[in-house]
Amino acid sequence: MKKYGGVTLIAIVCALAACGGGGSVPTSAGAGTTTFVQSLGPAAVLHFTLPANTIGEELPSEGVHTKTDPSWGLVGGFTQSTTAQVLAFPPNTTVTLTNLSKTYHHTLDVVKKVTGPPANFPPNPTLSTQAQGNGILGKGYASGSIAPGKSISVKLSNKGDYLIGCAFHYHEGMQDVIRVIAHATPGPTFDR
Ligand SMILES: [Cu+2]
Repeated sequence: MKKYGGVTLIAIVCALAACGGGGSVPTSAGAGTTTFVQSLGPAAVLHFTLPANTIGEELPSEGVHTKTDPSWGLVGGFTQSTTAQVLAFPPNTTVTLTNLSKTYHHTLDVVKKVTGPPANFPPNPTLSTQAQGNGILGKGYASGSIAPGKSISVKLSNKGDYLIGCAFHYHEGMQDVIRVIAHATPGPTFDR
């Protein structure tokens, strides 16, 4: 009697769950496990996870990629989660800006303040490689050169929408948008 306890339990569970038959239980459990393992594949490719209130930057080709935002259009090189996206933080957030690269120096420069989407990035803006703006994001702000793996802090004191770019790699796709707006949400990622 005891040795059939497990079988009886499966039968009861099946009855409650309206299973198609006792034989299907192990089969579907196996298939589920396989699917789960496979689903880890894309996640294993990611090489970083970012803490809250952090912007990571690197060349799109270094792994952060580009993204066509449904509102703003093509952005790249900057993320606050996993891959390139439009950035968004509430005003007065202090953000850590981290160079995710193992090789290249990067900057975050404000290209211009805008009134809304789409992002019409100017073809050849003048972007400073020297720090400007006293660590406060706004018109004319420039982070200065950030070495690979290093971070700086920037305060988002001035609300608005800003086009941003890297002074060294603007033409390699490091063009993005940061929204310093209450309740704004970062853009989507992942469907590259
Ligand atoms: Cu760069």
